[in-house]
Amino acid sequence: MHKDFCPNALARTDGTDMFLKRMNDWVATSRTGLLVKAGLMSAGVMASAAGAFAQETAPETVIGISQPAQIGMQPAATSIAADSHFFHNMILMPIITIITIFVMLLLLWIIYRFRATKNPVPSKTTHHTGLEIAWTVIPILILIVISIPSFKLLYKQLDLPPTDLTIRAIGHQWYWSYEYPDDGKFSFEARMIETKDLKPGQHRLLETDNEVVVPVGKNIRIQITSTDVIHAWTVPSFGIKHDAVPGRVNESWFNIDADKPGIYYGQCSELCGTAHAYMPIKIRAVSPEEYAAWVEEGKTKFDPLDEAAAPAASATQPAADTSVASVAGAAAPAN
Ligand SMILES: [Cu+2]
Repeated sequence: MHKDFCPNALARTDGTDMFLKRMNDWVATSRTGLLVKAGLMSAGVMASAAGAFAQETAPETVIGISQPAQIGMQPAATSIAADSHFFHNMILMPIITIITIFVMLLLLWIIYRFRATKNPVPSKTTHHTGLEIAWTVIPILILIVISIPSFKLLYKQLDLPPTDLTIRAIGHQWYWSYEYPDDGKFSFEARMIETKDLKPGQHRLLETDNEVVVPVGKNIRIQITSTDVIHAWTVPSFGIKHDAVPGRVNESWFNIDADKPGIYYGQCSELCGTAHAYMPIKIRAVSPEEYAAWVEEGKTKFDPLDEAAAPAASATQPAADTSVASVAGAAAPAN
């Protein structure tokens, strides 16, 4: 079943099953449903005990993935994603709904009130100062109201709190590579696993050979850049979508809720060439202890970071323009 599963496709189910299925999916993606799921999962993890990195055998708790027939967004695993959902669900959607209903009622009223049979001689009215001021000022006020939480959210994404560790995501045609300049001081590439090589339970177009392992409950700075064309590092459940631009570093941060260890998927979200669809992002969020064990393992498994090419300037300082070239080992933009 898994092998042809497309996470973004609507499920091809019979009509009778659809309602129940959507209910299930809603439960599966809602906050409460997730908590129940996370509880079950942690119980399962305790039961299976030890060797948390037995990736082949341990059941995967996949949180950040689209569900068949899903309505709405992937479950939020960070406060930024939760705030984004709140902004969308509680501010934008009500405003859009009210405007849409208002315009629809207005249209219906106009169609009835000014119908040709009732108005054989059409009105020649072309201006109404009061009305024109109103339909200019009211939308401006609505936009101002929207802009306040919108800018707050933008600042939250881009104004970094003190971070516990830095990781770097570097886009290439067509895969991502990652650097861990603080912990482990290594780098590795994460390339998509071909459909024919998928193991049972793996997801087509989303699995990578190396996973980005991060601890839950820590402020993680993510620096994003590219070596060739513009890509975008996007993980919906984290509320992160930032362009990877050659010669620039974009940075943001995320802190995965401590009760939500699991697998999260993302994809490049900037059209970057023929294999744009084949550079997924797979993140495994684990406890800090499991993360420390993975870092130890990575020191022998992965390539050491070339410190000369990428000075560890990131631990305490926000990325300055001077570090742009070094982060990706890329040359400064040539003009
Ligand atoms: Cu890309």
